Amino acid sequence: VSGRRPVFIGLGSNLGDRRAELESGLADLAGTPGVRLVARSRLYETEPEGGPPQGPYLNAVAEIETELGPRELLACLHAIEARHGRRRDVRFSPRSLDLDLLLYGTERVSEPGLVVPHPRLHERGFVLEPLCELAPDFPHPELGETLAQLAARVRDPRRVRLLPE
Ligand code: PH2
Ligand code: MG
Ligand code: MG
Repeated sequence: VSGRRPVFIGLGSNLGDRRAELESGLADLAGTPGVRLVARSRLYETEPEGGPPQGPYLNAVAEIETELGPRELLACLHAIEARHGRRRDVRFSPRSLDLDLLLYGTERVSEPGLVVPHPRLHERGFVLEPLCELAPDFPHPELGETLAQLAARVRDPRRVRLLPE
């Protein structure tokens, strides 16, 4: 896999065996042709943001290198979600496995169904804390601030906690 730009994928689960969903989601990502898993964060237990009342999430972030363009990569993420029994009918409802394209290097994409950087990235501790483990100094392509600066602004240890090993 060529290409040096860091691409970051957010993983979330709040249905079923959450840890197993995330671990096998990571394995599926690593096994996707044209994708190389570079690094992964630890797991975080996080309070649900938005949507109907629902159970807590486990969240993590993966860094990959890929030959796939953003659109092709998104299709692969959806295919992995589908294999994990993900339903896409109700927005923000509980999900066995959610894979979000957070950052595609410094690229900016805005198309129906695909906005990168992820439009809510900068306000979500459950994304920023794991992202910060991997790339604290990476500047947000639109806001200019680093991921560490953005994370510091929303940090709340009651809502985002490192999961004990
Ligand atoms: N994902 C959502 C909505 N709310 N809350 C947490 N804590 N973690 C998530 O991954 C999450 C969420 C929509 O994808
Ligand atoms: Mg999501
Ligand atoms: Mg999603």
